[in-house]
Amino acid sequence: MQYYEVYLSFGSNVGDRAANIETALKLLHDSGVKTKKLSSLYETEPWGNSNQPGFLNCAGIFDTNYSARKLMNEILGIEKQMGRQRTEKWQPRNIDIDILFFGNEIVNENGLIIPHPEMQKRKFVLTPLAEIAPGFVHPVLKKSILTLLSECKDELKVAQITI
Ligand code: PH2
Ligand code: MG
Ligand code: MG
Repeated sequence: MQYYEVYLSFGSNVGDRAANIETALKLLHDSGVKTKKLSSLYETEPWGNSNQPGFLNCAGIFDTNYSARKLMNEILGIEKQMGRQRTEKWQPRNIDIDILFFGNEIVNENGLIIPHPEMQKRKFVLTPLAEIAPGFVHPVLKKSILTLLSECKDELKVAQITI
């Protein structure tokens, strides 16, 4: 069976944020997506729409035998099962799971763009990712995560949570 290495980003800014991310990880595991590596949790200032509560974010590396489209559908199902309300763009959310990379595949389909087109602009994505995959090379931009992080102009606060 063909396995793909996928890189996911998790975010929550409503309710018990850490518990929401834990639940999402458990539901992914239950659907057969295997966790290989997880970053720490990070307390992050809201990017884009700043008029909303702060986020917890993290990133992970997983193995899956789903296709990119099937994984996207699983993720949408998990977000729905967790009661995510989709209203307008960039509203507070109890859980958001984004596909950052799907191996080295480049996907440009309706509702599914991989690598995530905004990731290089967001420290809340790059900082957790740099903790677990500093040398991974972005298949479109051809730069490592560490390089993307060092070139990123986002100045919003991203603080590793230590326990
Ligand atoms: N997600 C967004 C928009 N802004 N800001 C932070 N800090 N963390 C997020 O996960 C986040 C955001 C859209 O998905
Ligand atoms: Mg998102
Ligand atoms: Mg999303």
